[in-house]
Amino acid sequence: MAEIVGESLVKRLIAWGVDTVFGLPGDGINGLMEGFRRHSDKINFILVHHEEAAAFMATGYAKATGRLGVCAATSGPGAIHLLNGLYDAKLDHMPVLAITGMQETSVLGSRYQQEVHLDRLYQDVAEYNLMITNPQQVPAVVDLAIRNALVKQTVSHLTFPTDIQVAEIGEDPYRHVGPGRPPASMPFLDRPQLPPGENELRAAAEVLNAAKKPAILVGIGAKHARDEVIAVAEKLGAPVVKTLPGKMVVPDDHPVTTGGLGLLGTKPSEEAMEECDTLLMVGTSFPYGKYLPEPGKVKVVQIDSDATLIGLRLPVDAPIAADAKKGLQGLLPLLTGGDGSFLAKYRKEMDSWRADMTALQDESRDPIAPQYVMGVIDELAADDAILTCDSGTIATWSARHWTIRGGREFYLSGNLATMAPGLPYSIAMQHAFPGRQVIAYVGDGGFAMLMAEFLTAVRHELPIKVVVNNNNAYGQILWEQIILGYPEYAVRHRQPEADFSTWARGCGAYGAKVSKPGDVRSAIAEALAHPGPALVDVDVNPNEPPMPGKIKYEQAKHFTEAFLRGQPHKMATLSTVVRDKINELRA
Ligand code: TPP
Repeated sequence: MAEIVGESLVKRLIAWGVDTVFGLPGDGINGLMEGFRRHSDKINFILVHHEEAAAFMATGYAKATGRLGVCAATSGPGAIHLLNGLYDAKLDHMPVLAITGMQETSVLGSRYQQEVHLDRLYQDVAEYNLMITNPQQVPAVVDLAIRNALVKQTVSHLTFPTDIQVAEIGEDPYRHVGPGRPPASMPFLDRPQLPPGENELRAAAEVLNAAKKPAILVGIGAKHARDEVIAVAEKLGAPVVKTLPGKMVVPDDHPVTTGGLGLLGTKPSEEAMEECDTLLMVGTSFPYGKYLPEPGKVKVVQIDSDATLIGLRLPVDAPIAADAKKGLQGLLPLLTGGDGSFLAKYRKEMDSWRADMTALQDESRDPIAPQYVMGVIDELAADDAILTCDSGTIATWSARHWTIRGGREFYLSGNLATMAPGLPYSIAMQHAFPGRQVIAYVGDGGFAMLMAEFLTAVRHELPIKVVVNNNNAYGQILWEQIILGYPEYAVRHRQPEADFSTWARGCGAYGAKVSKPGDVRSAIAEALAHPGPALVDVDVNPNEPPMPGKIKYEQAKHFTEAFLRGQPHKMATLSTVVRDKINELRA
């Protein structure tokens, strides 16, 4: 059988070490699918139910493995569906290659069916973005697309017209006049890691050594530098504040950390940011300026392997354009060490924050408190479990009640903050790490968006565990509306409340519905012990507020205004809020 372009593409992916592609076929990629079929012994095609999920899977795969994520979709609608997942990859700096199909070259421009010009549509999302118009371009452009994605940690896109997909490689439909076929080069898989410059390190150490109240802010870019972050924090006597994607950089039970920052962070983190005189930022472009020190008020040292991100949020006194691990390793011997008093103060504050959080994980609260559900997951999950999550109040509950310890990990959509990646991430991660416990903790809103993928998990025998935090509402927005000072609108679903456990059982998996606090523990324990995919749908209190770590005057004022303007469910909401406060005071 003569080698066709589709096959050449697949062989080149294999040469780069790709062994998994997430996707959904269509008449726009039949030639590519034939390539995947011919090499199905070396490359898994994970068949999904929605292309958006395939892109989330590729992104989640890249996030958890550090390898290239690959997704494939057909022309027109299939490729359009990929976009949200691809933006998740782009905004969180993940290497993902999207492969799509286009109409035959002969009909392009004739308003043919499904004629969506994907190279134009993908212009913003993809750094390397190309429609292949000559079989001679392959495999050289495959190398370029992959190399761009890996080196720049971003999205690449190749779209193949259907006639090109099945053309024999080496075939040249045009009369040659120019340089001929571009060469394919050697695939390399390691991203170059930038070492820090000597002068940059010395300047940074000088700033840090002069600090009286140093703090460290770490993001996901420091994921591989846990030991170094802790060593520098201990030497400087600096509390380590974590962005939400950076949650797993330092274990939550480690005495140097004050946990997360922002609306769903901790009070000690917020106060450490307000009080510090020097800030060391490592691998982060944390966007919420109001939680950062006032520009110009503190000295700033920033380490980032992407130098374009340095100085993005705060004016920087000493930049270090380097890999986080190498930058911190270079700094460590140059640091003289602080007196430790700033860290000691925040260590104490963290003890009382942790006690407050534990008090909220109260089994006796009825309706079920989401903090209790997350607390039970936290208690029962393995020490190397992976937790995936969606945007919503679930992000707050997992930020505060999921404890990173040992080899545990945590993933969500950081910068795009999209709903619905939690389930597809968990599928991709379970596929990548077959022996590990992978748990998706998602809202009923996010789950309903891509719930068909639970069937994907069953079909691929991936034993993910899904816990649906079912408040029958778009809870996060409900609270945002109230905090803005307006009564809630169009954020609660009508009754009846969905029972997602029946869907799980319908798919042939374990499914349990829980409505009473006393049943939460046994259902989650059973699901975790179940050998196959399992889902627990928990009815939680829809009126549970994801309170900011530190309530500001403006927020309290707006909250009151929403009530005065006629907030529905007033009594239920107030009774939960007041009860939380009483519990906090009691603790
Ligand atoms: N649509 C997408 C695709 N992404 C978004 N971030 C939003 C809308 C806005 N949004 C953010 S959180 C949220 C919405 C609508 C509510 C999520 O509801 P659910 O998944 O049920 O979780 P909950 O907040 O109730 O815990």
